[in-house]
Amino acid sequence: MAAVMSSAEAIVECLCREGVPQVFCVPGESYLPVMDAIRKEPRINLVSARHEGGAAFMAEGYAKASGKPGVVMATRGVGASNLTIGVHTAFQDSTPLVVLLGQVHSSFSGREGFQEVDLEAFFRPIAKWVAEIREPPRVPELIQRALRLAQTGRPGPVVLSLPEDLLKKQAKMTFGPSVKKPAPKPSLLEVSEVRNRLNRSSRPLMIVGGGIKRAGAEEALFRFVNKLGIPVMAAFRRHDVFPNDHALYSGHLGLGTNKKILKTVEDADTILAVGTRLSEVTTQDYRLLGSEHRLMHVDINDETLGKVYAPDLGIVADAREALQSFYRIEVQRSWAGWAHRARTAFEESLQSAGRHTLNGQIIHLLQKRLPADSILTNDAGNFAGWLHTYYLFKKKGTYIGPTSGAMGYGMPAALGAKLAHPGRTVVSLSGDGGFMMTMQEFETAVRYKIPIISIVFNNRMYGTIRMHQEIHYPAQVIGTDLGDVRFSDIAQQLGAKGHYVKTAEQFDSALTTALAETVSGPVLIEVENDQEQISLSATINDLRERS
Ligand SMILES: Cc1ncc(C[n+]2csc(CCOP(=O)(O)OP(=O)(O)O)c2C)c(N)n1
Ligand SMILES: [Mg+2]
Repeated sequence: MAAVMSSAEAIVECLCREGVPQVFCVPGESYLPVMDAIRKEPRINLVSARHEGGAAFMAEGYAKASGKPGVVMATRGVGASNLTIGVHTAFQDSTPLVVLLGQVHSSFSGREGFQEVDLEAFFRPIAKWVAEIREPPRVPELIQRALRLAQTGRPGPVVLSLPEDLLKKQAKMTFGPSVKKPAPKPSLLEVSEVRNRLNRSSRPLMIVGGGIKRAGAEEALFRFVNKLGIPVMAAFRRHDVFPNDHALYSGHLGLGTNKKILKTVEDADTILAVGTRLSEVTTQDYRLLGSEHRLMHVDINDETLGKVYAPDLGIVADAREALQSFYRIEVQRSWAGWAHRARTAFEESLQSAGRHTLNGQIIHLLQKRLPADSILTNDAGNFAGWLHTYYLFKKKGTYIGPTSGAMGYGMPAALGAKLAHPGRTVVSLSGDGGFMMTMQEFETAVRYKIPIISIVFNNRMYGTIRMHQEIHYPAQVIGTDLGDVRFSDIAQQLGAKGHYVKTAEQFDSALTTALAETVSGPVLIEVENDQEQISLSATINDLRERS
């Protein structure tokens, strides 16, 4: 189809054709025509945030929750530099994100004009693709290419620089078809190679990651492991790839993972890794797998294979196609005893002492009170250890977290998730340090009436770093104390509901109230945390005594 329109209108048309109904931004004078084209387009909803970092996290969280690309807009060097944390997170987390940036007038470019940054050079190391659009008729081609690249292969962030003078110019625009993601299948030979290796294995284990979620491969995974009886572990912050209450689920590979779970990996002889880049955290500083493991690695991106561990068998395939092909495999073995051992180790990890601390009880209450399809998001920080260890994610698409470890992520990502799934309960968990990095977006939630529940664990410190400080420099505290902030009062000041709790009983009643209140807007529950309980397994005193 071809039509005469402005570059800005063509950009918006591309988003509509791709079925993207949601855009996040902080406005800027450099891209006013795009804002105006969105105003005239009923199919697109715009959320204007308080900080570009928050806007980018919202778009990234929206993309993770919806399966569609997240779109975020910002202005020139200032907006672009503010939103880089979201681009970096989308890169590490393999999330499709399209970043549209206003750029200086093309006749000023290269003079270090007002807020000018060479956006292509600036984003190249953390984006999958960066381009500047210079010719109006090429707008559909380049925007559609950006939408394609963000979603295909290993998904990731793409950045487009839009010179101010481009946007108002009219041209005859020709649009291509919307994106159909290629989903390569393993060959028959590769499937038989997988079968042969499984037949030779006494203790196989699957490690599965975000590729499962992106490919919508949860059911295919479920059917495959149920047929063969292979235990499954989730890669870092990909908890919801497989039901955690299932007898074959054997744990999550993250920060501070219980040693019993790690022992299962050590004892495995064959690893079938699907849709995971076997990251530093998942592999416990690249030490988890060794020459005693035979690795079969399936990923949609050939560059992922061998990036960390050279696989014995590397297969480039879409996770769902691969698991559907593997389902046809017949094996002559049963691994019931091994799978039972793996599950028992995981169940024992659930009984560790942290369960009885205040935050352990809070996770238990979330498990009990939240509807099963609720979406939980989290920030980086030690408070998250309790969620990662004790919460059982039983349904697909119920967890969103930053594998990049970005603080400030949880609450804005929850806003994106809630916009993607207005009918579901969405809860963010943050520490006081991380929450305050993007706290201003709570006002965005109030302004747009986005009813999430935000839980803030307040220990008045950058607890995680204080823990590392106590391990390496016992009792030598510097730069990790924070002020005493009453987050529940701030929430009220912003026009939201705010609760302040010190006990599990108070939390329970605040949560029950919050679940009823969230219909009209966001609710914040601030949990007073004892500084001494620095992590789920240690107190500050324990760490000092150990040193
Ligand atoms: C953007 C960003 N800056 C710094 C860090 C390093 N960092 C990791 S955890 C942490 C402290 C987190 O504090 P808080 O949110 O209060 O959670 P707590 O550890 O106290 O539970 C810091 C500074 C990070 N991960 N992300
Ligand atoms: Mg803290």
